Amino acid sequence: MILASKKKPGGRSRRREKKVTTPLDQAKKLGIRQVVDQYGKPCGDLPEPDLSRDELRRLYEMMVLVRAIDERGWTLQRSGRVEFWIPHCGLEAVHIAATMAFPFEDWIFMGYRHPGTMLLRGAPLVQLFAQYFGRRDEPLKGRRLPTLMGDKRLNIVPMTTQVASYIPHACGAAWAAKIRGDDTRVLTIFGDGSTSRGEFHSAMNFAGVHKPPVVFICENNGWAVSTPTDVQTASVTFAEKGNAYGVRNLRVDGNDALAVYAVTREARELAPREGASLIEAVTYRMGFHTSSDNPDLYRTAEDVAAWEPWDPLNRLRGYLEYRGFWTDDEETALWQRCKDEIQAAIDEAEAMPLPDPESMFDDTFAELTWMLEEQRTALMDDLEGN
Ligand SMILES: Cc1ncc(C[n+]2csc(CCOP(=O)(O)OP(=O)(O)O)c2C)c(N)n1
Repeated sequence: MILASKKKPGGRSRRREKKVTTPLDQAKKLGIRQVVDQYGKPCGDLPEPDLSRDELRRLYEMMVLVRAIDERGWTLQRSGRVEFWIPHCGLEAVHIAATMAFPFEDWIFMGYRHPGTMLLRGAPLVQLFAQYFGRRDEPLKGRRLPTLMGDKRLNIVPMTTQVASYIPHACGAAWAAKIRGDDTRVLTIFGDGSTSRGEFHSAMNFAGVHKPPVVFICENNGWAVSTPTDVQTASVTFAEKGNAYGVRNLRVDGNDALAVYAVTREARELAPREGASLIEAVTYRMGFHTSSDNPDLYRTAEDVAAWEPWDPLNRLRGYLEYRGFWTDDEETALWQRCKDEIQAAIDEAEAMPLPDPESMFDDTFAELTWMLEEQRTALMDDLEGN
């Protein structure tokens, strides 16, 4: 960003360029917890989490796969094969590391930028692409916008389009587990824009009073469509909103997968005793809000470029190399494998049948209302050319 020219006293005016910085450039000052620096070297803030070589490699491989899905999904949308796309480039660390911190038995209420949550829980790649293509035989029967996923077999609640609507649901599911006396805990991830909705505040208030075992992650990616965070809230941080409700809260570097894992794991462990935590993961939406957006209208190329050195993939790769767990050859092979697997999933999913138009009326009411009955008849008549 180029700032307005400054006039030197007694001198000629000259333009001064100020480098755009990110909150991560001053993480310590802003209370943003980190395990590694920009290059993936331990920075001496949070300790390195206790993850094995295989777990660390799995975390990285999943982040690369999810990045490759975004690149391919975008081109599928632009070429008219997928109707809509919600990009997640640059946001891989938050949801993938957080999901890793939650065992399969726990429930997850995820958002629309979190395909890695489905994959880590065991959804096959072809299932994701069947959802993107709106195919009949995916768990949500091809009825949702591409990227709005979920699968109850994986303990992942299908997400709702209404921003923040699922935060109280996550809170209630955790409360139910507490009442039942079982050990289930709940993770939910939502955006910074969601904190302006009443549902966020209801859930926080409930969580402060009743202490359900839920971890709230606010993925602060800098934007809610075109609304920047300083217009979203007058609070200094999103985390501190937890203070008003007596909910434990902290900030973490959302582009540092190890830090996200460490603080999420800790919040999960504390949950049965201390109740909820609100984690603000500070990150950046590198891509468009959705395929219907044009971010050039509200942000500059310099704003985006400032985040590139903090790319979560490069940082975790740097850490793996520092530990001697990764090589250049493995990097090349991984990207090729991801591309091949994605292509195979696309071929298989695209060949699957579409839902019958009539099926849009199924699963709406136990008994169809007379209005829907009428609409279904009209649709069928229309399709049959009557
Ligand atoms: C209740 C409601 N209001 C408005 C919208 C339109 N909308 C879709 S996404 C979005 C922004 C959400 O921002 P944020 O929660 O920060 O998540 P992000 O998209 O940045 O991941 C809005 C306003 C909606 N889906 N639901």
